[in-house]
Amino acid sequence: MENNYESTLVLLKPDAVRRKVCGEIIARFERKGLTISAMKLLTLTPEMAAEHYAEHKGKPFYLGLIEFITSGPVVALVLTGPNAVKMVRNMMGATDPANAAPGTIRGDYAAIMSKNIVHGSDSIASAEKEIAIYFTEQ
Ligand code: RTP
Ligand code: MG
Repeated sequence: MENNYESTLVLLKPDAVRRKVCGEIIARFERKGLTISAMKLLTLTPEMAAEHYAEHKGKPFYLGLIEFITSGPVVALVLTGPNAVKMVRNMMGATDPANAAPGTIRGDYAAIMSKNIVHGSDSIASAEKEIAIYFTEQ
């Protein structure tokens, strides 16, 4: 398709669900022009979490990360649009909310690294891998 139409995997992490801010975060993505291609609420199993964060296995923050991401339901979305991977990452802001610019999602909603409210795929290859963890072709 023209304009680099692509899909990316977004998670509204357990802190977003607990704080009841999923609606407003989704509204930002929609207002920007991204299309919701798939969406569901689910609680990750430890196996799904390990697959999702395989690249971080063995790092000092890994166990805490798995514990947090499985600590309650998340909203998983596939967002589609022009340059969606980059667009979502730009809207999310820096990984550490302390460094995330005001106006970004993490800049506006999060305060600490371990509870940074949102996940977005970091490349087209990661997006394809991650979408397959959460959704079937259908
Ligand atoms: P995410 O995968 O969750 O979208 O976040 P990201 O790409 O911005 O950051 P990534 O490097 O993939 O890290 C995944 C999550 O691990 C936690 N983290 N803690 N040094 C640390 O303590 C540290 N580094 C990363 C963060 O919660 C990050 O979202
Ligand atoms: Mg990442």
